[in-house]
Amino acid sequence: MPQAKKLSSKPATAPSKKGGDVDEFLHLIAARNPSEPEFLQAVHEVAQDVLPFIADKPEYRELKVLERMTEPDRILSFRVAWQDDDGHVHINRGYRVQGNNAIGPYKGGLRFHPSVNQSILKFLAFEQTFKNSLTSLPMGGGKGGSDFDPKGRSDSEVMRFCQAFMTELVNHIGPDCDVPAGDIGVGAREIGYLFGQHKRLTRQFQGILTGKGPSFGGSLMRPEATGFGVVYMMDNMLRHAGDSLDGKTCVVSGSGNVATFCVAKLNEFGAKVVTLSDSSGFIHDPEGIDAEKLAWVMDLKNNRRGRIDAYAKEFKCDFQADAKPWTVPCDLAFPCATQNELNEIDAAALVKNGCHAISEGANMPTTPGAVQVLQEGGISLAPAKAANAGGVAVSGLEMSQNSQRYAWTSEEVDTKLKSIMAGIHEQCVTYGEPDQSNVNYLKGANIAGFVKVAEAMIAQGVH
Ligand code: NDP
Ligand code: 2IT
Repeated sequence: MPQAKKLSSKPATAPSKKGGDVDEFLHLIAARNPSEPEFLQAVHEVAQDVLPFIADKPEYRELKVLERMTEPDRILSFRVAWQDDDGHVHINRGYRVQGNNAIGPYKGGLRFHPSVNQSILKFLAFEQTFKNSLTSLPMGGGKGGSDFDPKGRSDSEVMRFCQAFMTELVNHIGPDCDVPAGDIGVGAREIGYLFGQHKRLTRQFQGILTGKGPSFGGSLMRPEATGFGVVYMMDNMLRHAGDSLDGKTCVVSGSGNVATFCVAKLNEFGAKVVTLSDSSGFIHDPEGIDAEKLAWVMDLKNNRRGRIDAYAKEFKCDFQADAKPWTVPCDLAFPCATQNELNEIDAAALVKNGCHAISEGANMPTTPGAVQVLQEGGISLAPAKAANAGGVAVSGLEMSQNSQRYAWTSEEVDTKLKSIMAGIHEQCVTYGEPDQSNVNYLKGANIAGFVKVAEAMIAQGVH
């Protein structure tokens, strides 16, 4: 194991040139975090905007605010042992990365997927800190999960896994300390089992998770919030540029929580969605995935737990195995599956086919090479930390309702969600060098997200 380097204790000096400063910073981070490519990618994306912004702000530089943000407060890792329906014992690894609690309790989802490792959870916790800051609600950043694969597991196996996972996690969370939620592989079923085990272990009915069922403290609109927010972000972007969603052809990837509610809201806005995908391939339905077909997909994914090719058989359209939807001509694209699902070849296809804006539902779905191709191609890109913040925003509203022992109506929550997404758009415009219709949303989101957390860290002293 290579020795981690200490961050220098010398006061930082102003950079001689922008590129050199970013390279030097990233070199240090890379040396301290070997074998963590996703984490380094997320830090790189932020550093290239934040370092030039703080170049003439010695208070941020001397107090090493960005350097401190790149080191999570703590990383918890634990064994999760459980028995399958045949009595066989399985061992998974559980994690919680508590990233930064400068502006509120750690807040962020749990991911159950075989690909989960420390690099992925550190990137997600890092992103979450900036995203949560953008929502304007008092939430710090965290992320957790396990390499457990719920696919093909019975409900009782998933329940036993969740109970084993919570038996350790219970020691590290609390309504004013750390409040997890769902992410890939963690939906209403898993949150219910996790909540039940926490209640049994502590004998307390507390708001320690969000995304709960509405009968036990879950906010109305939390299931819809991420996908709806992704579309509200796009609506704000288009209106800012004097355009609208009406009549637009859209490609969406994924077919889980974020993707399906993204499609639902696009339909309401009068757009036409022609693709969905999962890890086996994508379907292309040129007629559009209307409300009825979407309800069928939701039942397929949430209840029957089937694969997306079943859609092609049911509705007689094309299915392409082991492929992604980015070659399908569209006006707008919504990557809603997973990180790095859109590479530079995909980006070139989108540019060539006339796509003009992207709103990211998944976290960090676009590779750095793809970002460059999209920017050179003139495509507006709303990054995940801004575009998918609606989910955690409504989680924040769920926390507020739990604290008040009260529940708002769907309309009340949706109104607040719309206003939060409009506020995020506004912050991106403020910091994203507005040139009328040409806003750099990546830069805007990175800097706006950074400033609030940085101010709080400075006020709270060095630790
Ligand atoms: P779900 O588990 O509900 O759905 C995930 C979807 O993405 C499935 O269609 C899944 O296909 C596909 N997918 C997952 N991993 C891969 C992979 N490695 N390759 C190809 N396809 C893959 O998760 P969510 O909809 O909740 O999450 C989707 C994205 O949105 C994630 O990046 C998540 O971090 C992000 N997000 C989620 C929020 C939420 O509130 N749920 C909030 C903000 C962001 P398959 O079933 O075949 O694996
Ligand atoms: O990536 C995300 O923002 C989430 N998975 C939602 C986190 C939350 O706490 O609702």
